[in-house]
Amino acid sequence: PAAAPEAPCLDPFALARALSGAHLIGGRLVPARSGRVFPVVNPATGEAVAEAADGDAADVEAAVSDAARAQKDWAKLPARKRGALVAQAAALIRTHVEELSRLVALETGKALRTESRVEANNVADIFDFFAGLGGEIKGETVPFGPEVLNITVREPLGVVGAIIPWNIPMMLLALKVAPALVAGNSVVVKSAEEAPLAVLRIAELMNRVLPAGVFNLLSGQGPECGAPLVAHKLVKKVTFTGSVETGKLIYKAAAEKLIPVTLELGGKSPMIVFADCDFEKTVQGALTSMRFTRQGQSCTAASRIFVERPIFDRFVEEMAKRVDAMVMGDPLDEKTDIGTIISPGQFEKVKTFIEEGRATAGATGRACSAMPTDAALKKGLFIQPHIFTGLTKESRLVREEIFGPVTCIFPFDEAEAVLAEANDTEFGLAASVWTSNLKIALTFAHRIEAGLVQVNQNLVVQPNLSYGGVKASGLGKEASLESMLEHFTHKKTIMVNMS
Ligand code: TXE
Repeated sequence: PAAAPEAPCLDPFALARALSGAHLIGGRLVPARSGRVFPVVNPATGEAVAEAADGDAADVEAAVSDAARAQKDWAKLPARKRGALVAQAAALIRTHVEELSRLVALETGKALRTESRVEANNVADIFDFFAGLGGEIKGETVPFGPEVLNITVREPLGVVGAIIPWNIPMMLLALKVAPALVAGNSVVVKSAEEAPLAVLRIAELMNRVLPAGVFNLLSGQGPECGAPLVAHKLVKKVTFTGSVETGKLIYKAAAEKLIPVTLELGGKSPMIVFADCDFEKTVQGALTSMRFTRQGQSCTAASRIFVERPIFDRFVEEMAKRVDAMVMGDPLDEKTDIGTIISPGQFEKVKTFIEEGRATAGATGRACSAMPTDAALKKGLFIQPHIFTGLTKESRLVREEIFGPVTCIFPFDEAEAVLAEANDTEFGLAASVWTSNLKIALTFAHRIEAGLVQVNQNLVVQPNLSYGGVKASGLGKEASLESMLEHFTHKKTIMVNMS
């Protein structure tokens, strides 16, 4: 692989080429042991912009054994010193925010202005938050009697394997790597096939500051590179964000080794809108939560919206009007609001859902926003956002995670019935309630089955607040001090008899 540029590089095409063909193992950019690569494709044009190293078990072996060696000295550093190094790496990331924004926009098709820059701006903040928690990795003294001293200490787990998806790759990397490192673990990340570049740049930047081997990153396919990482005997913990199906495979593989896992999986998040809501704020909340700007590729997207009947028609109209006004186009263009779908596979999946919805008797699927007309984008993976009404709860569009720009809106008349409908899903990631009635808000907050319920707002990312789903949406939490302690350390009990 070519050497990565020292200074920030604002030409994402040049940066993509410079980062081509590399893993980051033992502090260095190295090619796959097999020499194999796979193309990284710009989803807005269908053109290959770089190659990524195609990792397999041999690369996993190299990365994990380096990580295991490096972890021993890393764990001996005082936690606050580890935090200080992570903070130094965060400062370096901060000076590269604009280049990272452009690079992630190029590889994922997420619009630069509305999505990619927002993500890039959060990354250093997440590292900084955990960097400051070094001093909080501590235990307790537990009384027994005057002659016994019971104490607990928090110890790192060893090598952590982290497997990330493509929708917000940099942020999901930060939420896993930052707490793992500060807690004294070393990390091997397997990036998503579709988005290996921006996270590789982050790994390269961080490795300028961190000791070699502490933070390694591999690119490759799930079964060939991700599975051997999970199965490796020196990997003592796996943290994963992705699909329910892959989450189950990882859970089973981890069970074979009896190691802990954290799983952040899909969602089918309800948004419940009462007639007494602040209408303007609520419509805006639905748009932001649906992440049409990211083509709906968000696990917390408000993909089922229930609106109290008196404001139902007005709500649907207003949403459609506002999505119509959004500009779909080249993700790197500052004028663009909505980018592309990530890959041909996801594109087909979303199209199938839309066609199924359109063919459903009694349902209306309103296509909003105009397709881009630029000839250079004719092979781009653009899909018009769709707002469906009239679907029944048996529809696959209502039950399954689409992960595309599709939302289903339903009218409701009665609070108890809508609560039951909101909970009638295998998922339990996020939910929101929009009302000015405190009693309703709190009742729903208590009774909705989800890891996160918000009242009169949509997702605000806060690294100091636990985040994670219940039911099929996952296992364990990310973000927050408590998640760092619970998921990246174990508590050792020491009992000293002084008699
Ligand atoms: O997910 P996968 P995909 C959902 C969303 C989407 C669907 C499929 O509904 O349509 O999942 O997306 C790695 N062992 N979400 O195919 O396969 C893979 O290489 C170890 C929701 O992208 O789960 C990638 O790095 N690893 C989600 C990561 O798992 C394996 C975000 C995710 O890929 C593996 C993304 C294996 N056997 C998709 N197989 C969210 N919660 O936000 C694959 N991988």
